[in-house]
Amino acid sequence: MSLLTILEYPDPKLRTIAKPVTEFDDHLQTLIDDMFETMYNARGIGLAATQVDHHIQVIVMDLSEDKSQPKVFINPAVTITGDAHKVYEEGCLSVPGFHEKVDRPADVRIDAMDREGKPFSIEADELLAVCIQHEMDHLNGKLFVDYLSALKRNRIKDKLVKAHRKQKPS
Ligand code: QAP
Ligand code: CO
Repeated sequence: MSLLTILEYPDPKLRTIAKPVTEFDDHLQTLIDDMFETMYNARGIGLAATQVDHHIQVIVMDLSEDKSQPKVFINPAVTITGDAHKVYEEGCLSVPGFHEKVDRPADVRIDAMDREGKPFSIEADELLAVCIQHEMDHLNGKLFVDYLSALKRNRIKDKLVKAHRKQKPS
């Protein structure tokens, strides 16, 4: 297993639209294992393949406290199943150090495949509903900062650009 590099906002590669997975081969299994290792190492609860510069529809997630509930979503589709909205304070491994409130539909159904390619469908609310919508956005080139005001978004961008310059002075 190996740690993958997480792309950070405002890297334009984060705007890439992911393609559906067609082959459930060893290469895919290795990517999924490496994504879990990368997510756990960074203390995250969700990671989309887009964030590690692989532009296919793969999401890994673990909402447990003790890494006991790894979940994989391949080629996911999300359907809003109610009118309720919920505001949740979101963060993102691609926007490290920043957390902001985002308003999203509270109840969704997820239709996806597991790592073997077997289809499944689940009803989601609470954190699972928030997290799957956040991660689906990544596969569509969208970030949670896109829901903020331009002022807030640009402040975050400027701070991250400055932090990146300090990491790699050129
Ligand atoms: C997406 O985000 C999410 O800034 C997953 O310094 C987050 O795993 C969905 C993280 C909240 C719903 C609610 C962020 C770790 C992890 C940071 C993450 C940080 C260290 C974010
Ligand atoms: Co994210």
